[in-house]
Amino acid sequence: MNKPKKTARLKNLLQSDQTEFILEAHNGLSAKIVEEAGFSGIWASGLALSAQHAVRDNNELSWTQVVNMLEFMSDATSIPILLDGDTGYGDFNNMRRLVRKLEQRDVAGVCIEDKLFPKTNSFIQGERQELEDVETFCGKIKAGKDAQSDDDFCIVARVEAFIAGWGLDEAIRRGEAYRQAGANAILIHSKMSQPDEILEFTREWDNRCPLVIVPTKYYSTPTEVFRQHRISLVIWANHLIRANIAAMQNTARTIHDSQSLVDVEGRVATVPEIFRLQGAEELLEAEKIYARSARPDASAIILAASRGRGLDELTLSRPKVMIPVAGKTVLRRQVDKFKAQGINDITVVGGYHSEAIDEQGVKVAVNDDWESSDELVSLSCAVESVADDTVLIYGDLLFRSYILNTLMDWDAELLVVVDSSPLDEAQGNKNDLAYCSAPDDRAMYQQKVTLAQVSSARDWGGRKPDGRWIGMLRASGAGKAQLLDSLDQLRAEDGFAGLAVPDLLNRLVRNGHKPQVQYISGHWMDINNLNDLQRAGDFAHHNDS
Ligand code: SPV
Ligand code: MG
Repeated sequence: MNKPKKTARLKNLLQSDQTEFILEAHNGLSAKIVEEAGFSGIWASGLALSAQHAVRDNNELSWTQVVNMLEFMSDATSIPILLDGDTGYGDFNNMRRLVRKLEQRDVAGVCIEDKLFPKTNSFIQGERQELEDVETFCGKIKAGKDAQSDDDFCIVARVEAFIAGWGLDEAIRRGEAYRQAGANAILIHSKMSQPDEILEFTREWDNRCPLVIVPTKYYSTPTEVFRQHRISLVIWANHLIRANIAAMQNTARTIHDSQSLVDVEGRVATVPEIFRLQGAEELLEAEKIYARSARPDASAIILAASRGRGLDELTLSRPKVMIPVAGKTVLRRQVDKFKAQGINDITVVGGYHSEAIDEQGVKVAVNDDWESSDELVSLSCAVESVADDTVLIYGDLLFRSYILNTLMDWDAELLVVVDSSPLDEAQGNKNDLAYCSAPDDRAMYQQKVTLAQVSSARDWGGRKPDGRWIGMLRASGAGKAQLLDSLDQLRAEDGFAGLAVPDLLNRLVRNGHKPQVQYISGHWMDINNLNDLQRAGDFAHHNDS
């Protein structure tokens, strides 16, 4: 069942036979806090709205600035808002426009007071304040009621007779005229520290229509007294802005004086609490549905457990992934590429000097047996990081961005990247030779080629290799289970500790899950020796790697 409209809910608060309570708010955040505290309505206080902008409660804030803030308050909450509309910001015509604009923003009602524009706060020299002519004020009420398109929108007429130094008769005369003009409720205000004049008014009023009060000055009156006098609505009018001011002053002073955050950390809201109030969680969920660039179900696993022979000096106290190439580590280069693809769950499996693996945005898993084991043991250390869509790469790989972009664009359960450039021209690792269902035929763009075998042998059943597997694969959808099942199979067999990723690829093929091949021609390199490292600098300079 749909919740009743905010307007109907405010009307119910005014007309219920119990005393109801609403609390001041002055922006979206405070409005939300009022709702979370359990209140059934919000007082959008003119004093608080102006104070939060450090301007005076003398209509220095323009009415459109007020309405703009109400839009945030209304969007942030589901309970009705009663706006303190001062004098209606002008004559009957301005009042009509105000009501229409408030309805558009789902504000449930407005309270206007019988003073002159620009008004002054009731607690600043109230007796010097001039009251609006009764007939003119009644015209504003009528114009507002005629302008509303929702029958339940409420107009509360505020009687300032006591504030301006008039007596009970004038207060009653005005209240009655406003009631007859169509006001849904009368707000009777007082600046006394005791509720006497309010209670006198209440008795004389005798429930002609709902009464609203603002006990800021007579705050010590027991709430039970308001109930006994059948007050319909009590407005706690300015207590969140005051709480705000006191907390901010305290915090600012403490931080200034101590030149440290230590004394305030436990006394201020946490940053996650800010995120919660902003609804950050909902956005993360929505991103999963709507945002194309994010890949919430994707992860990357980087194998980087070995020391890397041939780079002795450079890997004395760090693994290969942490060697800088043209000012950035190999790992940083890889991580930046994954992040550019929306892959944010990145795990590096370390072993040799794994404590030196230190880059923003990566998790580190450790293969403690790195010295006596090979790649599949390392991969097993990161099985929790295998997501619905996982890229697995070697930690010493430099490659151009388009290679990963294409890998992520293809729709295949298992995909491997194979470099088809002639072996005798190729540098770097020449072990992982790939034998495929067809050679790279660039005339046949997007030909579907599958992997048959990865081997270090230069001949396989009388065939020449079709290229080299570069140390990059992707498993997604059903490919995830296929990969993990084959890994499990191998783990149960003898000699597992000595197996590498090509053994897993070959097992996948044997199990009937032939990875599709993405052919490339160059544009990558791996780093195995000082020579490679020198070339890597050039490669990084001349490519987007
Ligand atoms: C306000 O909250 O802005 C009010 C109530 O109008 S009072 O400040 O008591 O006038
Ligand atoms: Mg006010």
